[in-house]
Amino acid sequence: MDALIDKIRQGDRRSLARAMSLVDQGTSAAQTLKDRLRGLSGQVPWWGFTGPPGVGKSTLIDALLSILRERECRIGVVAVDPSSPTSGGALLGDRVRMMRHAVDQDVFIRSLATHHYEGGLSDAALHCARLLELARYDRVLIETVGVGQNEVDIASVADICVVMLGPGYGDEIQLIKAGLLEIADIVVVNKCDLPEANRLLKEVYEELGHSSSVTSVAIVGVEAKSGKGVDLLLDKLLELDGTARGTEQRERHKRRQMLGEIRRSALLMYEQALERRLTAPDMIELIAQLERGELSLADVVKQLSAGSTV
Ligand SMILES: Nc1nc2c(ncn2[C@@H]2O[C@H](COP(=O)(O)OP(=O)(O)OP(=O)(O)O)[C@@H](O)[C@H]2O)c(=O)[nH]1
Ligand SMILES: [Mg+2]
Repeated sequence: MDALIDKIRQGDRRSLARAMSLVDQGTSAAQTLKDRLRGLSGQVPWWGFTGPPGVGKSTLIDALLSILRERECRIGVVAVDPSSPTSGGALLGDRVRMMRHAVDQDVFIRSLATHHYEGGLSDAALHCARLLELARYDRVLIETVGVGQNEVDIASVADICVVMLGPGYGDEIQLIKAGLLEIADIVVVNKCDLPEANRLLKEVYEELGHSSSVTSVAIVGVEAKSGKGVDLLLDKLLELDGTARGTEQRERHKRRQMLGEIRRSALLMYEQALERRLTAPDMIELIAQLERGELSLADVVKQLSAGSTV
């Protein structure tokens, strides 16, 4: 394990890829590695990019990579593949869109597909990001599709959360009300080359302007495809990174990440204990009593928790 960690620190890409495959396997080696990763300094900022399928997250990350590479920043990317029918194979899409950077030795791109990760996507994304940090990348960029609770979860793994919107996704403001914007530090309206983008930008300004709790959210209009406005977005991101608020936020997020890890692990343990309890011999009698109306459901649950290690 020490040798593997050393090699990752020295920038060995194959070891990094191997460790990324290892962390989600649930073996004792994987557990040891995860425990080691948890002790990292946490100095590397993680930027999350979330938004509906096809809004242009990969295109934007690709454009950011170009500028960041000009500035000799080494960047790690974790792209979470939604595997959704709407996006039609984002895994391939991400690869193609970021292909020119994938051969760059100072860029590392890892795609995660939903069905491959038993421990859950947030867990896989979290550990891949930590590994990129171990490999001394200057920034870690995380792409996730923001439509459901899970994705909001993944976004909360990041230190700075960029929520992307674009014209042509029906009622965008519904996404805002669904809480996606609550997690945003920066809202990006992409595809500003399309005429409907103006209306959307206006709606976002109005929505955020009226909500006092989110006044510090920056709103940036970009054209990810041509790169227009992306430098301004990068300035905002770096500005957030450099402030005390950024440092504070990073610490808060690291704590939240660990809480999430504890929660997932505890839930799994409770669930396993409950399963064992439900197959114990006395369950037959409890069920019979419930059936006869001698016990209520609440009584049964009480008895279950009283007599178990849960
Ligand atoms: N008109 C226009 N199209 C864009 C712009 N940026 C991206 N696109 C297009 O939008 C489509 C989706 O882009 P992606 O970058 O794959 O979007 P994504 O959000 O990563 O998609 P998923 O990973 O599938 O969720 C592509 O066809 C892009 O060329 C833009 O600024 N203007
Ligand atoms: Mg994508």
